[in-house]
Amino acid sequence: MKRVFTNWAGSVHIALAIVGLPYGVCTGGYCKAINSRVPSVCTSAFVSSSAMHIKARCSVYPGSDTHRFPVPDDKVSWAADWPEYSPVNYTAPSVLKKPVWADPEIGSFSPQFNSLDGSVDRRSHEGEYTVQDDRPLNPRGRTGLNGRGLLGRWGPNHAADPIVTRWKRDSAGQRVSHAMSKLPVLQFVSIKRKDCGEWAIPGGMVDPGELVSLTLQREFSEEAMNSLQASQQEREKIHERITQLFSAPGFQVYKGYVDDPRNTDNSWMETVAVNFHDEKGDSVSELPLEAGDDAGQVSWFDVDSSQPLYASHSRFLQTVAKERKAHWCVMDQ
Ligand code: RP5
Repeated sequence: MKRVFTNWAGSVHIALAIVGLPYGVCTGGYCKAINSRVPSVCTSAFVSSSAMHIKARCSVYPGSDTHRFPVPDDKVSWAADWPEYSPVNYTAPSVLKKPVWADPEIGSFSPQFNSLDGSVDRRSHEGEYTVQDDRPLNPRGRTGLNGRGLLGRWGPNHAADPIVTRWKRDSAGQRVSHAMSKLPVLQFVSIKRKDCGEWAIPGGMVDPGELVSLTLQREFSEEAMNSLQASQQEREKIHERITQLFSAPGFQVYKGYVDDPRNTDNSWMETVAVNFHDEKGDSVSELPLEAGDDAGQVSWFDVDSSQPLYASHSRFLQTVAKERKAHWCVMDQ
């Protein structure tokens, strides 16, 4: 996690329940998930990865006082005719300052959309996206805001999310099962994002030309192990353990669009989420967690539908729980 240093948490937020939808929508400075509203969102039914974006329509854009043009569900799709649509234009000052990780404004450069543009990958995991009036269009539809907001790239902004798990164990080392679902409980490494105060998977942006496998490992080391601040000796130890865990073929949990509150009509987050599981609890589980880089706190959390998480992260964990036949929801029996 890098690049966005604005604190969004100051803004007022109201979580609205949307019947039948898996995630919360928000009207404030940042988007809180409402999947703590058990049992309304406690469902064992798998949530489609192409679900309509909700957090990407949160009313106040993160880190700003800018209000999105409200987009009702039936007008999200670009295919829905809506001549009155008048999205607000907003690109954060931090992006307009032209940091290395951000594109210039359209008109002052010629991005090769839907291609590998030099070392910048402008291809989407979702397939080819439309480019209209020289601007890429969000493949999931309208967000009520155009420009780039807090995101650096026009089009897809690629991230990687390492989901590091272990089994929850009691003091005798036995696996703990959930009292209601009777299924074994998984735990995952979660960080508290400094920008919005929400708990999240310790993911981050893929640097231009970087292999996703490297991003997964690097972000985990920086955010959950504070490797950037560690001494040379500690860094080597962290590197050795993490390389060991991450060298096993992880389970690819998700690849595609992320319902991130920073998304706009022209810039959006995509990720590759991979699960690395410490089955015996003797690998990374033994290392002390230490929050680093843009993480305020770090902790092992139980994998459970009641834990609200940033962006689409709860959905990723639901997939992990299903794959590992672990507890997710009190209604799973
Ligand atoms: C989310 O933003 C991704 O799933 C990933 O966790 C994160 C990457 O952005 P930064 O943490 O680098 O801000 O959409």
